[in-house]
Amino acid sequence: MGSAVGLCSSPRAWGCGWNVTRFLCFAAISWVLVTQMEVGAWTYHYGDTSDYSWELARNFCRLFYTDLVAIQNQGEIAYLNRALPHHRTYYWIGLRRINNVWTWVGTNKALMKEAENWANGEPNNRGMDQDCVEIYIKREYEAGRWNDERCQKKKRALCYQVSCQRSSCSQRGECVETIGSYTCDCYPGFYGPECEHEITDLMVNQTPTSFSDLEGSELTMNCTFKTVNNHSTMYVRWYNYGTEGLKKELVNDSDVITTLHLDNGFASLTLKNANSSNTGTYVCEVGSTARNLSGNGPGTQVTIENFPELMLNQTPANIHASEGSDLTMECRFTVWNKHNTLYVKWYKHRGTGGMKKEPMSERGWGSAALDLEKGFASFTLKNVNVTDTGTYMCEVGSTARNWSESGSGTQVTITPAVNQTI
Ligand SMILES: [Ca+2]
Repeated sequence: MGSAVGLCSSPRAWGCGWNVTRFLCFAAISWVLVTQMEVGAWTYHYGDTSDYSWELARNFCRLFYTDLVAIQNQGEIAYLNRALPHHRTYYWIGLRRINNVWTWVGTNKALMKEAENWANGEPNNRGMDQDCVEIYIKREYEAGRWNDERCQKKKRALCYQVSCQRSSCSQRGECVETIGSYTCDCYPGFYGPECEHEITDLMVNQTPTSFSDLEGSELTMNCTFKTVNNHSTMYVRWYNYGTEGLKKELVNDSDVITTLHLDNGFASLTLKNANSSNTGTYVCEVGSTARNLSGNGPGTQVTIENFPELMLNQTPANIHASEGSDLTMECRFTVWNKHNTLYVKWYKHRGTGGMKKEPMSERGWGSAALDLEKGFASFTLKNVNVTDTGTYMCEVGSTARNWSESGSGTQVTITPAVNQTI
């Protein structure tokens, strides 16, 4: 039975620079202890009791560690040469000629040019059966270099042990090997270097809390939330709890646009061309399909009002008056809580043919009273003369969109004053 002896037993116990050189640190633990090692880095091990053929050396490594070493760069070679003791027959590494390609058997990857470290004249395939590779640790010359050798020769097994252990990442994430260490790709809902923390609250926030506007308007609401590693299994759904409280999921269409940035924990919903049927409470739901974890935003209360059908009543229909008198006409219209978007204009339609429309505001005479809140407007002509004869109309419109209604008109007829005709 082989055992592995190295320079220090466990990186932590022996304090050989765990943080700085952990992947270069030799595990000098016997195979029994190795099986109990819970947290590891990429470590090297070798059998110190027997020399093996390449196949047996590989078996040894696979039995007690991960595999024969796969060397990834020159730095590793330099370290191995520095740290391993000299051994007369040198060490097998995990490189083998497979279908005439030098292949790292542990990773099943072809040898890359940058990691090559052949000794001079090697690989020479002497005898046409040199399919395995040894490393000249601490050789007097060409130390650390490689030589292809007959696989039946007996040498020390140089093994490596990967970092990921069964307990790595708290079993709450994917353990990903890196050189000398590993990282944890935590499952949704977990975070931290070892996925040791659990997200129990996605802390979903939503803005604005309310929105009120007229039909045709556009509004955007945003949700922010705590995002998790491996967020590909996260989702954000938007619901509208309408005025009846019925939950309806919103999906993208011509008037609903959603955006989602899981990286930043951000989602938005835009309603375009809204109408009164969009009124309701909008809630974003953030969750993870891989885990029973979800949270709701506090909601956005949306109120969309249709334009009212304006009932317009103009009085009186006719006014007969003498020159010099004052006269007043009135318009009453639907009271509307969005009255600040309304306007009222008065016009005079004159003549018989084209009914020329003349804005009274440009005349600079007469006066108008306006109470949009009560749905009332009046217009007073003072000290009239015969030229004031004509049809007067009020027009009520909304600045919120291109729309207006006109009253039925007041026909004003001015007769010359009696005292002037006598
Ligand atoms: Ca050779």
